[in-house]
Amino acid sequence: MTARQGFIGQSVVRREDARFLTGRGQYTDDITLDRQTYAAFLRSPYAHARLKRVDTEAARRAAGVLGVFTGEHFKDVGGLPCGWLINSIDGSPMKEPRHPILADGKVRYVGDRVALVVAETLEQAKAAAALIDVEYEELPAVVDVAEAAGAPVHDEAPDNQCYLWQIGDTDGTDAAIKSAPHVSTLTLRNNRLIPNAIEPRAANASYNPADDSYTLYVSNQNPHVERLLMCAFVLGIPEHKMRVVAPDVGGGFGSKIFLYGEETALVWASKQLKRPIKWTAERSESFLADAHGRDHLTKVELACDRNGKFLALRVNTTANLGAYLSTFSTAVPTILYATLLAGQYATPKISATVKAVFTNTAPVDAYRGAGRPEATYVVERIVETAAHELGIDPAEIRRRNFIREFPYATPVGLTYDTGDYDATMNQALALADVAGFAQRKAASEARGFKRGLGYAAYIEACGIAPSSVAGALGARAGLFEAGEVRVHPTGKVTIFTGSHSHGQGHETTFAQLVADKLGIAMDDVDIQHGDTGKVLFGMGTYGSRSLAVGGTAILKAVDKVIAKGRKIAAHLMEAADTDVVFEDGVFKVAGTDKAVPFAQVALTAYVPHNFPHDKLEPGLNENAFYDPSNFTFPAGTYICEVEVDPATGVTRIDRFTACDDFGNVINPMIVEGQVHGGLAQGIGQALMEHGIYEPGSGQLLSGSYMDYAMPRADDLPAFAVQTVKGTPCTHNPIGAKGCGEAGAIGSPAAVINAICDALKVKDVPMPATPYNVWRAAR
Ligand code: MCN
Repeated sequence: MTARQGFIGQSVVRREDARFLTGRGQYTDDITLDRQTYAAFLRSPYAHARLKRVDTEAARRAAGVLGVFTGEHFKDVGGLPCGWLINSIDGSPMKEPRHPILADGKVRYVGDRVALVVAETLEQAKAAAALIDVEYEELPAVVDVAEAAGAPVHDEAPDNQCYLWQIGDTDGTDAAIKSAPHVSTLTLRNNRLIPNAIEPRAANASYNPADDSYTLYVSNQNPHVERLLMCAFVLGIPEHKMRVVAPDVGGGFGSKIFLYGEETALVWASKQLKRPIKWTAERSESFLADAHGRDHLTKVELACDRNGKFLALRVNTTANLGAYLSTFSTAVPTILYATLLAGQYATPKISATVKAVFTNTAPVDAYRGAGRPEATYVVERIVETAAHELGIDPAEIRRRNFIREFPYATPVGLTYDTGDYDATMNQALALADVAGFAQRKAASEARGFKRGLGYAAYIEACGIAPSSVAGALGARAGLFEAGEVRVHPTGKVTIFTGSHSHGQGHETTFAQLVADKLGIAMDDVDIQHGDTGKVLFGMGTYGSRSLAVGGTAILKAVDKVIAKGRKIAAHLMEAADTDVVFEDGVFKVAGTDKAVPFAQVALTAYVPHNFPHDKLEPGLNENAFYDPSNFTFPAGTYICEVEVDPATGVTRIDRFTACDDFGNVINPMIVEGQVHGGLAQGIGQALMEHGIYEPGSGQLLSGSYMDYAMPRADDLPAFAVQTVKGTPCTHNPIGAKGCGEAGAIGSPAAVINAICDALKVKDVPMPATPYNVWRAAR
C-alpha cells in the first residue's frame, strides 16, 4: 500500500504474521536470562484441607536447589487484590477473604499453590518439589454452585456468600409478572469453561541489586495494571523500580488480565536469590490454576402479553466465584452481566438478583465475553422459549420488541447510543436462507434426522469503560487508555499504546488508523506495546476496548501532532496558523497552492532554528489519555441450523450465520477473523466444553485434553459472517464498536435454541453433548 490511499476499511494483511509464521515470535518462555534459574510449584491434591505440616527439609537439600518457599515466607506480604468492590443489597461490602500468594494454613482448591521451589534446572525444581512432605487434614469440600451453602471455604463467609446484589425495579417487575397473561420460565446452567490459550501462562522475574529494581517478563494482557497491583497492593515495591514486559502473547481471552500468585511469588523470590527465575505453566497446571469462566445457575422468567410484547423480565442468578476473589471476578456476574439483561428489547421492567458464592474450585473470572455471554444466554433462551409457547415466529417476536429509538436508557443502568437491530436481523435471515429451511428440514427428516433453527440477537457493552460509570459501580481503578505519538525527524512515526495485542492484530489496525490520519505510508508507522519501560501508561486489553478506547487515545495524540505541525507549517509558508489545513499528508494554506508535506514539517520540528522556537518547543512528540463517555454497543443476529441424530444425540452444525454491527470497521478481514474465533469458542461452550469438579472430592475431572473437549475444525461448519453497514458509535471519533468478543457472546444461545427447535423440547442442558441431547430427545 502506498501513501494517500485511505487505509480505513481495507483488509490489510496482518503485518505481525510475518514473524509468527516464520517462528520469530518472542514469547516469555523464549526469553532466557544470564544465570537463569527455574521454578516449580507444589500444588494441593486436595480441594480443601488444613496444612498441618509442610516439611521442606529434603527439598532444600536436593541437587541444584536454590530456594524453597512456603506460605510462611509470605505472611507479611499483602494478598492478591480484587479490583472491583460490590456491595450487597443491605449495603454491606462483599466478603473479601485474603487471597494468599502461597497457601497460608489451608488449601482451598485442587491446584492451590503450597510451595515454590527454585533450582538450577527445571527438572531439579520439579524433583525437589516432589520431596516436600506435606501433612494435610482433609476438610469437606463444596464445588457445585447450587450446593455452595455447605462447608465454609473461608471463616469470613460462614455461608459461603460473597455478596447478594440486585439491580432494576424489583417491586415493579414482581407486580408486572404477577398480572401478566403469559409467563415463560427456565432454569439454566451456564457451564464452567476453562480458558485454553495456546501459550500457557509464563513469567521470568529478575532483580537487579545495582539499583534495587526488578524486571518481569510475563504472558499478560495489561502489564501496567499487573505492575500497579503487584507493587502497590502486594509487594510494596516502588512502581518506578519495576518494569513489566508482556512480549508476544499467544492468546489470553481474559485469563491473562489478572494478577496471579505465581508471577508475584517469582518477583519476590528473585530478590531473595538474586537470580532470574522462570516458570512456564504445564498444560495440566493451566487447567487447574488459570482462572476459569462462567459457572452460573439462573432462574429466568419473562412476562408477555398475548401478542408477545415483553412486559417484564426477572432473573435470579447464583454465580460461582471459586475459592478466592480473582482480580475482576466480582464485576463479572454483576456489572458485566446483569446490566446486559435488556438485550435488544424495550422490556419495561427488569430486575436481577445475583448471589455470588465461594466454592473449593479454581477462581472464576472474566473469560471472552465475561458476563455478556451469560446474559445473552439467559435473554435469548427465554425469548425463544416464549416465542414457541406463544406460537409466534422467533424472529417476529424479537422484531415486536426491538428497541428502535436511540439513545435508549435500559431499566438496568446502560444507555445504548445507537443501533439498528432490524438491519442485522434482516441480513441474517437472508444470508441463512431461512426461507429454504422447511425444505432442508423435510430432507433431513426423510433421512431420520431432526433439523432445527435457532436465533440469538445479542447486544454487548464493550469499550470498557467510562471511568466515572465504572467508579460509581465499584471499580477501584479508572479504565481510560493512553497513547503516545513519536514523530521522528524523517517523518517516520512510532506509536506507543497502552493496549496489548495478543492475537487481535493491533500492529496492523492501529498502523492503518495512524497512516490514514497522517496521510503517510503504513510502513512509516511502527506500533509498540506491552512494556512499562516504553509505554507511558496503559489499562490493557479486555472488554473489546482496544480500538474504541486505545485507538481513540492514539488519535487524540495524533491530533496534537497535527495541531503543532500546523504552526510549524504556517511559519514555513509565511501564513497564519488559522489558514493552514492538513489534508492527505500535506499542510496547505487554504485557497492557495502553498503546501509542505508532513515529513518536511517533522524535520523542521527537530531543526529549531528554522522556526520561531521562542514560541514553540522543538520536537514532535505528543501523548494523550482518553476516557470514553460511554460503552460501545455492538449488536447482531446469529442463526444456527443444526441436524441432530436422535438415535445417538450427535449434533452437527450445518450452517452458522453471524451478522454484526460493529459501527465503522478498520480492517474487515481482521474483524471477520475475530468473529470466527469467538464463534469457535461459543460453539465449543454450547456443544462440548465443560469444566467439571467431582462432588465430594473436589477433583477436577476435566483436567486435560482427554476430558475437556476443545472444539476442532471438523466440529465447525464454514461460517457465514457479515458485518452490516453499521450504525457508527456516536462518542468515539472512529465510530467503531468492539468486535473481539461478539462471536462468543451470541453463539451459545443460537446453538441451544436450534437443538431445542430440532427436538421440540423446552431445554437441553449446556453443553449439549450427545448424552445430554439423547436424554432430552427422550
Ligand atoms: N477492529 C476493527 N474495526 C472495528 C472493531 C475492531 O477493525 N469496528 C479491529 C481492531 O482494530 C483490532 C481487532 O479488530 O485489531 C479487535 O478489536 P477490539 O474489538 O477493539 O478488541 P480488542 O483488541 O480490545 O481485543 C480484546 C478482545 C477480547 S476482550 C478477547 S477475550 C479476545 C479477543 O479480543 N481475546 C483474544 N480476541 C482474541 N483474539 C486472539 N487471537 N486471542 C485472544 O486472546
